[in-house]
Amino acid sequence: MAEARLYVIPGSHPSRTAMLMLERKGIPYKRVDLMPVVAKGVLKAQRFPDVTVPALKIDGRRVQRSMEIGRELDRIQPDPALYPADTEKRARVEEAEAWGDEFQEKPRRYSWWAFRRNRAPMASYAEGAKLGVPVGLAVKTGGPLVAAAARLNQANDAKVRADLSSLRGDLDRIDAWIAEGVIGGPEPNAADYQLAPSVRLLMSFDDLRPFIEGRPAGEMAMRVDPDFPGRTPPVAPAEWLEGLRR
Ligand SMILES: N[C@@H](CCC(=O)N[C@@H](CS)C(=O)NCC(=O)O)C(=O)O
Repeated sequence: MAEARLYVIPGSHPSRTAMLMLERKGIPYKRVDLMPVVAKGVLKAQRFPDVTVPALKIDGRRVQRSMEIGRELDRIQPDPALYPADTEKRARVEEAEAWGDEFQEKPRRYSWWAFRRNRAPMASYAEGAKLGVPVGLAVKTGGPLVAAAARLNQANDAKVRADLSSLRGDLDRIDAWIAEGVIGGPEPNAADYQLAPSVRLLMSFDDLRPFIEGRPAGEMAMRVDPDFPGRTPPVAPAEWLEGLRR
């Protein structure tokens, strides 16, 4: 098999999902780091059909979206399996995975909303990334890019407030899947790999970590994705976090 090539954006949670799944399979790959927004042009030039990361070139194929990548990896190399063989168990994992694919929007919106207010912490998410320009310079000159990303992702006050007010329920749902054994087992499955990076991205915000780290969801995320980079000091108004308090 030719070397796989994975296009990512540093700190992108679904990119992380793809990295974790490739690592679980033991498939060697070259990681190509892209800047947000600018990534679209690169992916088009590489003849990917869509403009999002993760984007994987493997075995002469181009695969995008973390859920498709999980399935393609199981097809190419069935062991260790990312999806259970048992039909009913697989359906539960796929349900949690698909929910997680949508849940991605909340950490994504929160990130762009927070980085619009304070860009400096972005550098911590790009630790070890090779962006082609010094990370400090990219962050310093990145104002227009962050504004564009915030706009594209509708990272506005109203959406973020609504996301925060429903976040406790989201975490309850993840905890319930752990209690039922759908995720959180000794061998992570595709849903673990889908959900853990989203939870880790949320935990990288000092505003949110205290509400997550003591919960089963937080413990699962730390175990499945221990090295998720980045940390952002508090940025949200205290009253926005009220709904997260028990
Ligand atoms: N649900 C998709 C989402 C992919 C996605 O939206 N990725 C973001 C990064 S987290 C992206 O590529 N954004 C375009 C950009 O920032 O240029 C997946 O799991 O692959």
